Amino acid sequence: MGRLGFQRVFAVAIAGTVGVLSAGSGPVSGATLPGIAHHYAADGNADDSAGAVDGVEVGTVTYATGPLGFGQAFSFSGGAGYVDLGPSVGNFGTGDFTIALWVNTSNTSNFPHFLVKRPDNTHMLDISMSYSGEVFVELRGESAADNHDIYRAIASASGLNNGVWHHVALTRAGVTANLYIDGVLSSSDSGLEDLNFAGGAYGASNLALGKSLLYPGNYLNGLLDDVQIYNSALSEAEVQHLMEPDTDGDGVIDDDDNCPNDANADQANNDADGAGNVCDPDDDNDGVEDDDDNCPTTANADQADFDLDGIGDACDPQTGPPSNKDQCKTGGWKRFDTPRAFKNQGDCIQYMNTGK
Ligand SMILES: [Ca+2]
Ligand SMILES: [Ca+2]
Ligand SMILES: [Ca+2]
Ligand SMILES: [Ca+2]
Repeated sequence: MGRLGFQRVFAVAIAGTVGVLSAGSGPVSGATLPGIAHHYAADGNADDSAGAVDGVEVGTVTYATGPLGFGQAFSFSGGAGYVDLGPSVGNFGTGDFTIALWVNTSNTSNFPHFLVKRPDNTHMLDISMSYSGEVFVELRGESAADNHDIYRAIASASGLNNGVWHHVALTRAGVTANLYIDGVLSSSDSGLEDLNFAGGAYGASNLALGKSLLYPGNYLNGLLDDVQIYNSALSEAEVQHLMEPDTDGDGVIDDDDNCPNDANADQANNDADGAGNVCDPDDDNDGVEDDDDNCPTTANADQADFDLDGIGDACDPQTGPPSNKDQCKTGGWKRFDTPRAFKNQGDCIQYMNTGK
């Protein structure tokens, strides 16, 4: 399926859940997928807009402009500052997972560390950048079944240390880890066997963004944004979806959204023009703005309202009762159906006189 096709299908599928993600959680600047566990949008804070594990800024953490459409990003400038997500994030056990983030750096002199949970050298989930600029992933966990540690290292096919934004996603599906760079599979490893990311020293250790807690000299001098964590392995198409901005957090990416700045998961658009109802000042495209329109969703440029009840003829479910005798004249009596149909003009005028 083409990328746009995927996004359209996806937008419908999650329409019922996006309110949970966006309500009361502040700006959500990147597209997300159902089942997201943690989301650090870095829009001026380290809050978790998907789960309940807010990050803690340690030392100096500032915010700079993120990728286009993604709001702000964490800015780390030299080892003093990082974001601590505590010990509960990243304990995937032997289950599938996805970690996705944006990174922007050109400085590799400190072996930049993006996302690290590594108490020692026999337990680690470590996403970093090598001195030569490739993304470097190290995986080593408990292995309960056969009691031997498995160490796997995966490197991206090319360097990313060019001072522009790159999207990095690591997925684990059973024995296979996939590393996606800018939405395209870069490297893969099918030797994960029963690698267990939980328990023991690993489970008790904190996950950090921007710095290794084991090797304090390994830190990021650059920008990190929109860290998303799932307890499932996303597909390549889904990883590409995460790269799309969704400014209003309604689950419809900006490119497909008929109101990109106003949450409207249903995309309702009465007049089928380019603007959804929530951001369209004239929902029936008749030239009369909704606030002034006596039929806001039925085009009636003339605003005719025969029975003078404030509801235009074009959308008034009933006609009547009459409010003055003049309405009975020149055949007007024939138009009323409320409170009843009139027999003739006199009958209508009698109603006005007697209320019967
Ligand atoms: Ca949107
Ligand atoms: Ca519209
Ligand atoms: Ca209108
Ligand atoms: Ca009316």
